[in-house]
Amino acid sequence: MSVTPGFRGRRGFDLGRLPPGQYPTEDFPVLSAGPTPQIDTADWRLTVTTETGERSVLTWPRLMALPQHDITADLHCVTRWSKFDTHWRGVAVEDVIDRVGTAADFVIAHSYGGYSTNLPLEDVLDGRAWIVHTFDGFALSPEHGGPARLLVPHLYLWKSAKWINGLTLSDVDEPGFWESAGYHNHGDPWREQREWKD
Ligand SMILES: Nc1nc2c(c(=O)[nH]1)N[C@H]1C(S)=C(S)[C@@H](COP(=O)(O)O)O[C@H]1N2
Ligand SMILES: [Mo]
Repeated sequence: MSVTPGFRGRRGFDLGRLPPGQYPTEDFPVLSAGPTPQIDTADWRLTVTTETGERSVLTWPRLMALPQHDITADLHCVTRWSKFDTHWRGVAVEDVIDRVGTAADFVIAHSYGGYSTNLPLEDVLDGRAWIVHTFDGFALSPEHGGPARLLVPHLYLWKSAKWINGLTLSDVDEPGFWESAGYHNHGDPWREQREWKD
C-alpha cells in the first residue's frame, strides 16, 4: 500500500483505512434504486429460506430477542465515498441463519421493494455481517434502510441491502440487482472489485 498506516490527511482522516480510489466524507449520502418503502415494525418480517425450501420467519420481537451487538464500521460505497467509524446495533447474521440447518455456499438478501444482492455465505458469518436496526443510537431511518438492513461493511455498500425481508440460502450463486447490471459479483473495496469484467 502506498499510504503509511496511521498517516492522517488534511482533515484528520486515517488514510490507511481508505481503500484505493475512495475519498473520505462525513456525510451519509442516501443511494436507493427506487422509492423508500415505509415498513412498520409490527408488519416487518424476515424470511430465511434454505436450499431445501425450509422456511423460518423472524418477526420484530424475535429479532430483538436475539443477542444484540454494537458495531463500529467503516463504510465504502462504489460511488467512491467512504465513511469512517459508523455506529450500528443489530444481530449477527449467523444467529439468524442458525435458526435453520444449511449446507449452502451462497446467500441472496432480498428487500421490500424488490432489491436483492448475492453473497458467499462465508462473507456473512463469523461476525462479518449483521441485521442492523439502530444507527448512531437512533432507530434506523427509512432512507437508510429502516426498520432493518443488512450491514456487510467489508464489501462495497451495495451488498448491504436496505429494508431487508429475506435471506435465501442457495447451492448456486445467483446475481442480485446490481450484480446483474454489471457490478462485480463479490465487491471487495480493497481489491477495487467495482465492475464485473476482470
Ligand atoms: N433495498 C435496497 N438496498 C440498497 C440499495 C437499494 O437501492 N435498495 N442501494 C444499495 C447501494 S448501491 C448503496 S451504496 C447503499 C446505500 O446505503 P445508504 O443509502 O444508507 O447510504 O445501499 C445499498 N442497499
Ligand atoms: Mo452504491
